[in-house]
Amino acid sequence: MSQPQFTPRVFSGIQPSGGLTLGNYLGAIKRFVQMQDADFETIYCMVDLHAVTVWQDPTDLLRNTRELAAGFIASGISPDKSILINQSQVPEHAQLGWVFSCVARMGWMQRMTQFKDKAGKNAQNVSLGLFGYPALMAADILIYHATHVPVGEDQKQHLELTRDIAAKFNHDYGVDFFPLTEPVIEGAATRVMSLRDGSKKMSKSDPSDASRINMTDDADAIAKKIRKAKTDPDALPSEVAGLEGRPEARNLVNIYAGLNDQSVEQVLAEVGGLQFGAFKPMLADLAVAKLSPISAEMARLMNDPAEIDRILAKGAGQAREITAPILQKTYDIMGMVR
Ligand code: AQP
Repeated sequence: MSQPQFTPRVFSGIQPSGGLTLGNYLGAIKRFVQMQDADFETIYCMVDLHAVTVWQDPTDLLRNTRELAAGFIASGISPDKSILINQSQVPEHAQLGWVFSCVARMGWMQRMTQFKDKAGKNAQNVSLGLFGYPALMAADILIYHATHVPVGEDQKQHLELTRDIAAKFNHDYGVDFFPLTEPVIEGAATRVMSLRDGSKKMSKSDPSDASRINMTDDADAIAKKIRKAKTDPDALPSEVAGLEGRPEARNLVNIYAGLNDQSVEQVLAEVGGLQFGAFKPMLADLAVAKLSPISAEMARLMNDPAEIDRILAKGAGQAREITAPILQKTYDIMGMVR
């Protein structure tokens, strides 16, 4: 739906709950960079308040937040073109998050598959924050009146909930205040799967390091993980239909396409008929060529954590120029005395 009254504005975030993975890079960060260089205001966030829905060691959280910021910058996000922040330095996120906890319905939240996946059989023992996570995520987006959110496929349901929350707030108060934000889920690798199990998402908190490629892995580690990635005994097909029922083969082809900015069709036209013994070294070489410059730049940036902190503090100042008036207006609409 086009909403001409709202400035084209992009918001997205990543949790500093571990190191960045190839899934985060292909599913999210590559798109962040493209949108920064298109006709949008862009705000990108290390969502530390989301990370603590699961306990985080404080020393690790500090390091992971700075490393994530370094990963954004090394991948091409410029602090001069985009606002870069960590969520807890912009208090309006959490303040609007509370308002949206009062708008979202229990039934809506209970349908969220990410909560079910993350809580598993342990639902009574996980934090209340993990359950309420999507209401805070809606606030992260809507506190900027963001019109577009680039995300991986796994976040689609949370984006739908964000739209439901915006629509219910607008309806309940008889206003047209929050936009109905569009998800941007594009490219060949919107859902990168585990290298050990083609039915599971590649995730930074998977206990198996062999299941993922970390953005800080060196060339040897990347090559080894790809060599050991689970596959099947057949050759690669020449047509997309031939990937049906072959999740591991599909995943490696998707990764190749995502890294090389190609479609899956283009990749299969080139590699159809090859055995994995021949394709895996090609994929490893490509991954190393694309990721090594990023990891080298991340390491360089991590030598100066004070500079990263300065960038995030400056970003928080810029962000609050947008978020403070939107929160105040929200409170006005709701009838809060100020
Ligand atoms: N495997 C993936 N494929 C494509 N996109 C992915 N994203 C994450 N994993 C993949 C996208 O990265 C962005 C940030 O995700 P997040 O870190 O906020 O949370 P997440 O989706 O829960 O990622 P992880 O790696 O699985 O984190 P943990 O292990 O801490 O839960 C989102 O746009 C997401 O779609």
